[in-house]
Amino acid sequence: MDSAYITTPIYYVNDRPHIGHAYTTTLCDVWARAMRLRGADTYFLTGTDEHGHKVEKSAKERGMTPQALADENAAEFQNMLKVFGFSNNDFIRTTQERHVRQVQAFVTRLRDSGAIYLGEFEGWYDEGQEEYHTETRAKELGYKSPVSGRPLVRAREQNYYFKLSGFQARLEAFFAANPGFIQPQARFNEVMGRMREGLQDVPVTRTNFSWGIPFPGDEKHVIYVWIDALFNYLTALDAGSASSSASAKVHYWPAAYQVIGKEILWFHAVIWPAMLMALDLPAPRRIHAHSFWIRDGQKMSKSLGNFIDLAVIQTFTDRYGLDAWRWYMVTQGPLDATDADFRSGHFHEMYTAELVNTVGNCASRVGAMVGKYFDGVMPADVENGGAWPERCASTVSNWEKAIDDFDLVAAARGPLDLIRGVDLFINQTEPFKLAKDSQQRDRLASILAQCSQVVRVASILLTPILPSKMEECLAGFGGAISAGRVAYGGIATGARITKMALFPRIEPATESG
Ligand code: ME8
Repeated sequence: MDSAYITTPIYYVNDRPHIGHAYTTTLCDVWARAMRLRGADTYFLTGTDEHGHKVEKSAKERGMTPQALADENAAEFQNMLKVFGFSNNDFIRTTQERHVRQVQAFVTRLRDSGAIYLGEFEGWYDEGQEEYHTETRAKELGYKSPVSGRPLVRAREQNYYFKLSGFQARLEAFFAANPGFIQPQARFNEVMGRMREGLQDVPVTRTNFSWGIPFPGDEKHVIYVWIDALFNYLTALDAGSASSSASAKVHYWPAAYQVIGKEILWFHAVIWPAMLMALDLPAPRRIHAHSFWIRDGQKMSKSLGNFIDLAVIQTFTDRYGLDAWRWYMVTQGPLDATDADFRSGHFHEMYTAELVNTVGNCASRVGAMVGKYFDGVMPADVENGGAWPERCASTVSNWEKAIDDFDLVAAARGPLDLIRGVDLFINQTEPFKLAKDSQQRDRLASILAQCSQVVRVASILLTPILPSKMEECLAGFGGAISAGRVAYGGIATGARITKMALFPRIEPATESG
């Protein structure tokens, strides 16, 4: 299996963490855990984006240095990682020396190769996003920022530019050869549409502020925050160090998945691969651009003050547990091309239907029957699993494919369906009736052994999403797991099976929603 490198965007430190950041990081965490479970050499990176005009401005407003603001908010993000128990291997901050040094080395290489030149530029500038738009695009946007809604301003600068226009043909060939590069498909089509408008060179430096990495050789310029930021995916691997071949991490590139929100797709799907081409480095294998969480039908924004921030999230994790929160994020989130509405009533319904009544209930029911009829000892299965080994094998392959495709919803549905299958099997075979007939002892033993084995398989497949609850469940169904292909039959005859209450039934919250 190839090594498996996955990245989140690096988050701006001028904002505090909220559901959006937690969401993307959760998706990557689930994927990384799944790949580790499969035995892949996995590396999961996240971090903070600390330079740029916005940070400089916010810091000034608060009467502090940009570095102090960055330190304060990077700590907030690191705290978020801790609270959520994310399994990231590294946390990169763009103000770290390792990053600054390598970005300067990469930019020097680009300049030496002719991909970066000094030129003059005029265009429509989105001050909030620090992004230029073409005339066509600006018109489409109604000359307003698609993010903040504020008017775009006409701006003109002498700057260093990246020759994006020179990569049009190579990018087109790359997209044609890699139609799965951008997920979901709707986003791929969007990028192809914009590609047809023709590529324009992009400024890679700024002179109107100073909070950034100095442009090597012309230090009145600082490197544009987006160019600086994109390189984090490489600098974290030490891929831009003089002795990069000696780095223990450089083999992780190209990333298997770079997961982002849809608003930053152009940078990741077009500018980033072009920069990599200019550096003779491979493009990431896939970019997955998910949609947005909205709240009760409305966009979340600072002005509406309706952000689901960590304090709000904590009211859910306190009440339902962290795994239930992860479950909701993954199964009901905006993984694909449509936005997802966060409603606490819906959260409650899904928790009750899927975790309490399905996963938890099934594990408890099976454990209880093994307890009652076999003193909590895994009975022998004279039927060799019946139809279950095959059914489990197909669920496992589908799950692996779902992970490969970043279809985390399917990766949750498969094992959930397996659990539903166990419930149905119990309802059909009625072990509680068989238990009354001593002639049926072998049949009863086989049924309950099969149910236990299937609960184990499903629980293993659910560990990436529900790590602590499934660890608890597995402790009662055959013990801890080791990495490798998941297979039916992990519980030895004679092993202890325990009944457990995994997901407590909870009264719906009294607040509206
Ligand atoms: O854009 N729903 O950082 P950022 C789902 N520093 N996800 C959301 C979301 C929402 N409502 N809001 C934000 C930046 N996100 C740059 C990135 S990368 C080289 C530089 C998530 O702090 C989503 O992943 O604004 C989005 O892309 C990211 O947070 C933006 O975080």
